[in-house]
Amino acid sequence: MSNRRDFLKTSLLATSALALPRLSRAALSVSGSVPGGVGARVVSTWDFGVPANQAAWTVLGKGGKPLDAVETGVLIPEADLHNHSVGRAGYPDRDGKVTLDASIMDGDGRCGAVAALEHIAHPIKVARKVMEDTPHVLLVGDGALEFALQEGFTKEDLLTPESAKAWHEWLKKAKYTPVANSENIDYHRSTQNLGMPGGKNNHDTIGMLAVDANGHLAGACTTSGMAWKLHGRVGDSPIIGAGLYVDNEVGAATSTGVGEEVIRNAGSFLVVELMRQGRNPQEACEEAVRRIIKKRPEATKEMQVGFLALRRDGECGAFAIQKGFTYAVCDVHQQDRLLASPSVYQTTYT
Ligand code: SD4
Repeated sequence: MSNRRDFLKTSLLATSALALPRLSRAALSVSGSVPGGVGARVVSTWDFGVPANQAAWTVLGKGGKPLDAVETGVLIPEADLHNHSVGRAGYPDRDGKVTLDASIMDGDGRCGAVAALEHIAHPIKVARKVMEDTPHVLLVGDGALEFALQEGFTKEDLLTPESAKAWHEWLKKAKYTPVANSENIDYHRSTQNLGMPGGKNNHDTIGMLAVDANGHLAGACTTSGMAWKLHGRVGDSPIIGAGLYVDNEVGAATSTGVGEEVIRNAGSFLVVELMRQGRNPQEACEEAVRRIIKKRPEATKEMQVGFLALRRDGECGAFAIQKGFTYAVCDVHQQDRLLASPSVYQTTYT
């Protein structure tokens, strides 16, 4: 779906999603888990997971495949010009280049990913093509772009005027410091026209997991990675087992935050394996977070990493290093549920 008509369709969905009533952040309840047993369910990271879930639900709610649902869902933030961490309008690296990472995985073990992909607005679609049309799992950089062009995707300039302005602001100090919860801070700054971020808020990702009524799972993860990163830097999102892992026997997990810490600990794979050993989704996320902290206790004091997990019976759970991580849950009962994740530290919320 790389032509103009499809882009317009996705953009319209993104725009209508923004017309949703603004969610009252103060009213969010803190909950690390939601019981399953409700049939199909889709969950995703951050506030912008709500409209993304609703798009996924147009597929999953009708009995569609979880894989199609997660791909459809994450197209929304990829197309959203207010979202500076995913897809089109993602903030660039320190050289002003927008480089995107994405992965997609089915619970039967099929998966595909792209990393450091430039000029293509919907990396998740390219990741799915890698999965379906090649014998490989991961394509990177120029090779990924070449493949996308061969598959009929359109080459575009993804650096929007707003992103270029933010980059020039950042260049004044050129200091790289990941800021916890920038995903929500920056998203609301942009949707509410609160001006430029001045280079502080530098990461964003959507991780989405879906299960159907038969316990078949899929997941997708897509991001522009850490803004102002070194050119060529790849985070956890396109690394199967780090930013995303799905296994129909057990469940699925995805992550957000500082990808280096997640990669060091094979984070999403760890969460799924802990569920396999009997931890519930929240306990599994909590153990993964605590291992990350244990490895680098000082460095992680001001850093954000959040995990979201979905077991094959539909129970979901979340946990984060810092306060402020939110996740969205959508099923037949409610399509716009947003919850605040529990966390180790309580001080970073904005
Ligand atoms: C990365 N994990 O590239 C991504 C960034 C992110 O919320 O998740 N931000 O490291």
